[in-house]
Amino acid sequence: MDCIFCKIVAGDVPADKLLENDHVIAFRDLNPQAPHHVLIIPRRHIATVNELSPADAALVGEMSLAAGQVARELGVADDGYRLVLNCNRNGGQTVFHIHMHLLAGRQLGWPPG
Ligand code: DGP
Repeated sequence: MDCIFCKIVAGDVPADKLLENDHVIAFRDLNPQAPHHVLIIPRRHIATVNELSPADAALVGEMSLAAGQVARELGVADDGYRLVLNCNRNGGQTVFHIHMHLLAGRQLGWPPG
């Protein structure tokens, strides 16, 4: 399968990793939109949020827990941050392996563009 994030999981494409466990990997986004821009992905390939099933509930929880851990380790937990999951065209999804964006380090605007 030609998935860039599966290649990062496999170690075939390098990434600036901040966290790794049995379920998820967190690494810095190649095209950062904030001083800290980290992607949290499951090791297992799931194309979009639409493909999540009830059996994946714990995995989504692992992604959120990993995001919180990364935020604490980056020292941005208290100031705050944003977690984003883009889905399909209108959501702006460009990589079809689900990923949670963690954006931090500046005041973020709302609503998002
Ligand atoms: P999205 O638009 O939600 O699908 O976000 C995909 C993000 O993935 C985008 O911010 C850029 C990032 N990205 C794409 N390819 C790579 C890569 O090879 N390495 C890293 N670190 N990030 C990537």
